[in-house]
Amino acid sequence: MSTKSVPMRSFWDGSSNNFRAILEHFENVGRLARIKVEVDPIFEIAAVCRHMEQAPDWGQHVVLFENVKGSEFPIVGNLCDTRDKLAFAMGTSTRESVNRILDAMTRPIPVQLVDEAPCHEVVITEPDLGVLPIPTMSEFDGGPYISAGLHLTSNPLTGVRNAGIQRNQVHDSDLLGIYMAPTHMLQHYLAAKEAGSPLPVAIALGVHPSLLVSSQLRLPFDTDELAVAGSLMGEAVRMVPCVTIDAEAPADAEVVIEGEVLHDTTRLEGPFGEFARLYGPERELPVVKVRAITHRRDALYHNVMSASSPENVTLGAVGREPSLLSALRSSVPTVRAVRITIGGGANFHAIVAMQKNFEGEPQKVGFAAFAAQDLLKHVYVVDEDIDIFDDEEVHYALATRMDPARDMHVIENVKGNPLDPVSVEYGPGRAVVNKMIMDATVRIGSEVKYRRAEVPAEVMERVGQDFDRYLTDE
Ligand SMILES: Cc1cc2nc3c(=O)[nH]c(=O)nc-3n(C[C@H](O)[C@H](O)[C@H](O)COP(=O)(O)O)c2cc1C
Ligand SMILES: [Mn+2]
Repeated sequence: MSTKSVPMRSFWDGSSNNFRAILEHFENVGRLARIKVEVDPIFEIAAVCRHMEQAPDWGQHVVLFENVKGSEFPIVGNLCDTRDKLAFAMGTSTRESVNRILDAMTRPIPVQLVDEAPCHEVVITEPDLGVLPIPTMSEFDGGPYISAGLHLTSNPLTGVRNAGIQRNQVHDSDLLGIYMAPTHMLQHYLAAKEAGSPLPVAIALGVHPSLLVSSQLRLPFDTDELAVAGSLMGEAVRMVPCVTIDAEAPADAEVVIEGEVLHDTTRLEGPFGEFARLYGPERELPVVKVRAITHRRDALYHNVMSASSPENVTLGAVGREPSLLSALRSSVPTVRAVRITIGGGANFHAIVAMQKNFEGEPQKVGFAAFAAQDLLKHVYVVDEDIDIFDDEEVHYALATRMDPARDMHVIENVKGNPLDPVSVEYGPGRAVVNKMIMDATVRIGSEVKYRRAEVPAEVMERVGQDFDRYLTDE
């Protein structure tokens, strides 16, 4: 039994646009589960998160582990594992979030620099990662991993900020591993390395989900994702200079790890359960030398489940759909909606709804999708009457409107990515993969045959308006 009770806000916190304010929102609507028994960060946290996620009554709850074995820090889990939770945190609905994000992308709000910050309430300049309750999640993971770390770096050549999420294996009390896919952060690292310098990085944990979603957007290089986050929150993201490195951190973060990605050292990293629910292999990868750990008083530690859980990919799906939608629309303006599926690891599958005016447009949509997002492999195109967020509707379209010989288009040997397990590798980091467009739209000219059989709309409406009449006994 624990007597600890975790306060949601520190007394001098003026903002509602931070991590704990979001938890308070969830608690206010009965969607925060406080776990009071002691829980072990080695596998047990992950198991509880997975059970909560799948339990009918708990799937829409955020989980607060108040009593974590071996650490003073409570852990927050299952905050980012459903579209609905992310939408709730961003003050929108699941259906509207893509438009909200697109809107925010068109009117970014630059960050605001401040010199006092909640994340500096406690400053530790002789850092020991052992104070943090860093979970181990998948059975064969190389060890504990920080999974929700928002990495803030600046382009060494232009000074423009970048935000992305990278996992960090704990190698030592002041040393983290890092895996940078071909992201913008990798470009910063390579530029620093070229200049013979380490890359300063602020790793922020426990930030408003708008920052995490924004970090997943596909924005052009040298565009500050945090300006979109500010627009999503309706208030500039507050940034504070770091204590030990030349970088800035989100002032309202729960925890900030200040460090440098070393330009001259690597270490064996992995295995780690990744987005395809498979293990990434052990490899020699760069390391982050930790210079300081700063945190709020009563700080909360944020964990994002890896691999097995949808949480690992839900942020990516929500963050990639807006730019995919605008890329598709610039090629075919009558594209109505896009869904990047969780089952497809938020990378491999996209479902697109469109109004088709010309035969062959669905193929154009497929090509545009492949061009826009590297890992996309299967693109399903349906008519706009299909609700693409309803799997049964999508199956209905595939079942009734698609002829495999006529409507399935395979494009062979496209540049692929070894992260796709069916890709064919021909060198380190180099692979080709076959891709497919499925056109499940009705043929032009077959509209009468495809008229959907429904109860007359006006009768449905009349009955619905006074429906209680049918449920009374008289
Ligand atoms: C939970 C989570 C973990 C991630 N881990 C990594 C990672 O370890 N390495 C990586 O390169 N990308 C990772 N990503 C994807 C990047 O954060 C994403 O591609 C981001 O948009 C990159 O931004 P950038 O190109 O602006 O640097 C992760 C995403 C999520 C949601
Ligand atoms: Mn970027």
